[in-house]
Amino acid sequence: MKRVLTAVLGIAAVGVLAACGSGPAPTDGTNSGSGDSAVGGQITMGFSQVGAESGWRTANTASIQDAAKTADVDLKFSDANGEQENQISAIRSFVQQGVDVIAFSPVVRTGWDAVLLEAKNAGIPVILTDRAVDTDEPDVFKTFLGADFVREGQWAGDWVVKEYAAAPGPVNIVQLEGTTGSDPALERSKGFADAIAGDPKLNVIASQTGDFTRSGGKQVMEAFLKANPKIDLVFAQNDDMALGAMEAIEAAGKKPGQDIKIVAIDATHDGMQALADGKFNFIVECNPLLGPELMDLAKKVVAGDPVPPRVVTPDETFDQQQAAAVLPDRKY
Ligand code: GYE
Repeated sequence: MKRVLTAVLGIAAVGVLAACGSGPAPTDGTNSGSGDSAVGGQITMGFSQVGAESGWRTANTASIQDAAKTADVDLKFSDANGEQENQISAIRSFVQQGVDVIAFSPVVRTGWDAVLLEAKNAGIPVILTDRAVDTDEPDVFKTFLGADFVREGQWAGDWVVKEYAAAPGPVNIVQLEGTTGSDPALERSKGFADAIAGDPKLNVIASQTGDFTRSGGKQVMEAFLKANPKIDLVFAQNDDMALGAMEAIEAAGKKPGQDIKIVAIDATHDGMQALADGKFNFIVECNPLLGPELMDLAKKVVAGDPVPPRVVTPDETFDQQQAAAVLPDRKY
C-alpha cells in the first residue's frame, strides 16, 4: 500500500472500526505462526524498536514495555540501534520464532517489502507503530498506530507565520531535519514547508539532518551559525535536536528564545522545561505513550477481530506559558 493510499485510508478510518486486510492471518483466535496462543490466552509480540536516539524514544520504549506487562503480553523487545539491517534481522528472527504478532517502528520508510512478505507468508500479522513504510505489497500490515506528522509540521509552521505576521522580514529560518528517509522527517518537512509557503518573507536558508539526536542538532547548528550571520529561527524536528541547537546558540554568545527563536516537536520533559524557561518558543507535541493502544490492537489482530487500518494519536501544542502550567504533571 502506497503511503498516499495509507494517508487517504487514514483520514477515512480515524476512529472507525473497519476490517483490515485479507492476509493469511487466522481469524479463529489462534496463530498459524506459533500455534501456541489460545483464545484469551497470553500472546507473544516481537517488537523491533528504532533505537534510543531521543527522549521521545526512551519514553516510547518504556510505554511499550510497561503496557506489555500490564496487558500480560509476552514481549520480545529488540533495539536496532538506528540500523535498518538490524530491524530486518530482528523481524526475521521473530518470524522464525513464530511469535503471534510483530510490531515495529521502521527507521526509514523504504526497503521493507521482502521481510514484510516473509511475515505475511508465515501468517504472522504485523503492526506498524509510530512510523509508516512505503510499500506496494497488499496486506503486509494490519494497522498503523502513530501521530500525523504532516499536521505536526504544519502546526509548527502556522506558529511561525503568526509570530512574524507583522515583521518586516526577511526572516531567516534554519531547519534541523530528523533521520534522513524516516517518515517523521519527510512528513514534518512537508507540513512545515506547506504552512510557511504563503509568506514570501519566511526563508528556509539552510536545512540539514541532525538525526534526531542532541549531539547531531548541536553539531549542525554550530555549522549553521558559522555560515549564516543572521539566523532568526530554528525549526527542529524534535526536542533533542532543539536542545543541541540551544547549546550551540548559547556557546556562540546568543540567547536562545530571544536572539534566535526555537520551535520544536515532541514535548518531552526536557523540551518543555526549556520552553517554560523561555529558551524555546513553541512546541508541537508528539505523544510517545503508544504502549497501551498497541497492546490492545495486537490482541485484536491476533484474535482476528477487526481493527482500523490507521489509528492517529492526538497531539496538542504548547507556548511558554502553557508549558510552565502543565510541566509538573507531564508523564514524559
Ligand atoms: O519525534 C523523535 C524520535 O518517530 C515520532 O523519532 C518519532 C520521532 C520523534 O527520534 O524524537
